[in-house]
Amino acid sequence: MDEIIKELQKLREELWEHNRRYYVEDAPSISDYDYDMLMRRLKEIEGKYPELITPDSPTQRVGGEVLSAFESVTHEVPMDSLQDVFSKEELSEFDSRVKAVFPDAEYAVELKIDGLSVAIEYRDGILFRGVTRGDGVVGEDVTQNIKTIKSLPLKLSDAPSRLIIRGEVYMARETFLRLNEEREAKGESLFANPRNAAAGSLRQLDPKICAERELDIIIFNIQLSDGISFKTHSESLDYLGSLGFKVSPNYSVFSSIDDAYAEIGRLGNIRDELPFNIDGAVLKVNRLDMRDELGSTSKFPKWAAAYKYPPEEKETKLLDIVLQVGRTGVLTPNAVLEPVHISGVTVSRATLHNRDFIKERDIMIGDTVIVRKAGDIIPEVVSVVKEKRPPDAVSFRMPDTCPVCGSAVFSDESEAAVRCVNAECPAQRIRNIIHFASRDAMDIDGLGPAVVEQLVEAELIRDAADLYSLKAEQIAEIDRMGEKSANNLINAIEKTKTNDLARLIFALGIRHVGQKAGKSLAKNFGSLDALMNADSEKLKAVFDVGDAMAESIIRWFSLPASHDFIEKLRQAGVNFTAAMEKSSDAFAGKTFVLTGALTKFTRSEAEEKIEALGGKASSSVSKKTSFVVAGEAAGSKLTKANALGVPVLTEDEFLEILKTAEE
Ligand code: 3BA
Repeated sequence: MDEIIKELQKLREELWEHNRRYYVEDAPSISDYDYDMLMRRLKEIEGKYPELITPDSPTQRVGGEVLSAFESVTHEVPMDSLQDVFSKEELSEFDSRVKAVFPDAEYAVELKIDGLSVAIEYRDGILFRGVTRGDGVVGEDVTQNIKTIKSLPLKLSDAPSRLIIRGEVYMARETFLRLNEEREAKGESLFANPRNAAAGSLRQLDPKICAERELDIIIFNIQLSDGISFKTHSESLDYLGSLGFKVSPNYSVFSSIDDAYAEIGRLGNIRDELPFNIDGAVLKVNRLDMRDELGSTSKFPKWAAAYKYPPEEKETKLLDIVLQVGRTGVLTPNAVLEPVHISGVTVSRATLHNRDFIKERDIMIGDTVIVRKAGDIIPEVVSVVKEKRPPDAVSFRMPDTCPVCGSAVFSDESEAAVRCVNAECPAQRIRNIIHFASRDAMDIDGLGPAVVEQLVEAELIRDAADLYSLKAEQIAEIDRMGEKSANNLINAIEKTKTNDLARLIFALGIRHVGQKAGKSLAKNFGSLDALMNADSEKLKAVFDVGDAMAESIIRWFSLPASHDFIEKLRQAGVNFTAAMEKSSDAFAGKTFVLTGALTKFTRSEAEEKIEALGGKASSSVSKKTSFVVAGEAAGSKLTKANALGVPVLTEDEFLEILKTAEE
């Protein structure tokens, strides 16, 4: 037995070390094959002697059961947030405030990774717990998911008895692109950016799913360390590095703000070359005793600032202007660009909004243009570099016919939009079906744009009502869809037959009728037939329904195609009535304001729950607000609630009272 224990220990130590070399140093010293062999031997022994498995064993990265919810954890050391600065001037002001107290302060400058902050605690060198930032005071226990991050040591040698560190969990851009490709192929919804993908992964209740997402983490702070202290931030980062953590790369220390500013600029210039997205640079007073002296405001430490880079702009060539036909038939001109790298993505398309935009900015095909991309927004053409206009540049003219179906297009005098009004236009049909299936509408899981396009192109469906007569065998025939996904899709479609009327009304895709209008119309009319028969006056009597919406509703219901569509839905057995009965009156007279990012449900789900219990969901905070529910990164509404003395609930507290109310 002693032999076995010795071998186990040796295997684990070798695997920890090779793991560190591979994932932290990015410099492996054995082949994948040899690594696998070591791992296999370890698994073999642990299989035979399960009593010898320890939580820090390299085999224990993905383990444990699927959770039903995350536990709340109060941070022992609060997770501070950062003040933002947006210009050289604001940075100088920050510097003046620091230098007024410490004329000889030095700054550490590091990348601000665009991910999620977490705190990780080690007890006696063993990874004990990982907790999300939450509101900075209370976060969620995501230990199972944190342990799947390969660059994070499960065990530290020579560590203090207690160590809490803070780092940024992120998804590398390459991983993000691959994940989205896979999701697209499966007809799943896409993540908007690596940050959202990382957030979604960290929130998985099943650690196996999180493990597949290949998250990574960079450590940037020591929150607590027993029996060991440091003089400077850079010293503490170096110490973390020596323990085997991946620490803030490219950090450097400066005494003058001008040098620090130059470094911030340099980091901004290399952002494309980094494997992850950054949203700025962080400036921190390096000496820890100075930090203590400077202290914090009620919101952030006075010794640190985040410099946010302005949206990146690049020059490129406008090769062509193509038209895209939207769900409402609007023809949107899109720029086809010579591909450029902006904010870490390759941009080859940008929106030109409408023909007035093109005219006002005098944009011609062949021009050199300035393209901008900020965060999640669609890239846009900002302006033309007139000096670089070639003699053969061509002006753009809106066509008189729809580029997809060829029928005549119309433009309202008052609008910049040009529209194809042919309801049979395939472009519109596809977009309508995509909208019908989308999350806030009927919410058909697994029916994304790619699958809809294939179904329409294969002539399996013409409109969304046809979805309900699809057979699994038919779906299975289309590209990339296996039998299992086909069956899943059929089940997902079937499930939507019992959706509430509010979803159906929104899903119809009537112009001007959004999600909110869908809800008020459902509530006021109670059935689709009642809505269909309502006249303008009755419609306008509904709160929030104006002239344009009423007219649009009447026009839509008067179209013969709409009638056919509705009858097909009725035949299929889709629910046409509103669930009027409230599950209880527990929230009667109570007004809730939801703010910040909720993690357990979408905002509309939360609102549905409040309304089902007789409460009201509002968007602005006043003295009359009963509760503010503050999710992650809640901002001004939370501040206002605190100022007015309105009770604030965390998401978990809100869940608690929901549970009580539903009982
Ligand atoms: N350093 C993020 N906070 C950071 C320890 C302090 C800090 C960060 C940092 C407070 C990064 C605050 C999170 C937050 C508004 C949430 C970093 C990074 N240091 N390198 C000084 O790489 N992302 N984040 N701020 N809401």
